[in-house]
Amino acid sequence: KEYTVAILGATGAVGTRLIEQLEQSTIPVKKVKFLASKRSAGKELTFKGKPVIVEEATPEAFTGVDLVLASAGGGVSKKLLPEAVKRGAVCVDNTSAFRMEPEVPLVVPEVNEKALFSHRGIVSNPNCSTIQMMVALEPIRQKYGLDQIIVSTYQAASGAGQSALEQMLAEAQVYLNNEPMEGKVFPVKGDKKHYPLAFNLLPQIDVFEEDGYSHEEWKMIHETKKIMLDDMDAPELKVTATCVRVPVVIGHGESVYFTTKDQTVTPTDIKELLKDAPGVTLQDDPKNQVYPQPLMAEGKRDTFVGRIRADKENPGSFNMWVVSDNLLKGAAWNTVQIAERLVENDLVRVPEDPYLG
Ligand code: A2P
Ligand code: 11C
Repeated sequence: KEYTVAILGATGAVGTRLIEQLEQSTIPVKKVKFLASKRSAGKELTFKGKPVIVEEATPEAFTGVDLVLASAGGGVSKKLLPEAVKRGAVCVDNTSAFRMEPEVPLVVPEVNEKALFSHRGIVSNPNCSTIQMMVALEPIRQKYGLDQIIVSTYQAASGAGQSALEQMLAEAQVYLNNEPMEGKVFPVKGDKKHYPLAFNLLPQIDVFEEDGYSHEEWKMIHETKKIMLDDMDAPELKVTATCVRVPVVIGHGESVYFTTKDQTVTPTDIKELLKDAPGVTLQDDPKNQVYPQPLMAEGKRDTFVGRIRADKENPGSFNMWVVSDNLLKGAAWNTVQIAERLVENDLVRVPEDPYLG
């Protein structure tokens, strides 16, 4: 069996990686369709060395498509993915549009691949900062149980998209020219105020909720519970987050503090476990200054973990440092990995009671 695969948002920061990851994947591809906004229609991209012309994303563009990989923003997914499902396509959505819907599985294959079996046409890919934390923590949760997670993130500019990334690089150039920097895009394009990101830190990713948490922090809390426990409000796992945008191009870093249910666990136990964990590369040799860094994670599919150490005053509690390429495991690779699992399990079919938003 071969599949017609559409990439929605093919010209974007994640979209271009979706193309690369699909080229390298095990999915038997009959045909690809690259979809984006009207602005990009007619532009030429390539797939496995052959030219593909970008088309405008319209409902009709999904006719004959088996599988959609979407990363063109939440509004576009909300509007177009139900149209794709109606036309018989299974969609893997990298946006936040449907993540919290009970009918939509939210999947990190290393954690909850089984959730794919109940899909009704749309599967959601979690937020980048959530995904890498799940890959690092799930083996620990499986073996020792988890009571609490306290995470602080150091998130790269590319998480905000290609044009935001270019804006940060332009700001850096202005700074180096000794001219005054002017923020235009960060922290959030649509919010009231803007600040430069270059040579700065912004403790705001996405808009603020009523309770003072940013929406990115909200996502890390509730997505974690849905992925690990299938309940976005599960009280038995306490999660809290502080999300910070840093002037890094690619690769999110996370300082993760966690408490296991077993108070006898040692850092050596955690290292032994993560050494062979799926999707994890352990880089933990402080004596030789070996630890994960964004520049070294760029372009890699794995999640890198290091600096594992005990909180000596709280048995069963640990600190660790987690880095991954936010555009790959955080987005394009996790999306293509989900699509591979759908193909392997013969799940590229829309059921009789599809979820249409
Ligand atoms: P385009 O390049 O034509 O604007 P990024 O996350 O890097 O900002 O990329 C966003 C992606 O979503 C791009 O491929 C962009 O296409 C696409 N996109 C933006 N708006 C729309 C829209 N209204 N319909 C379809 N695709 C869109
Ligand atoms: C960022 N985490 O770094 C965001 C980008 O919900 O898929 C991904 C947003 C999402 O800005």
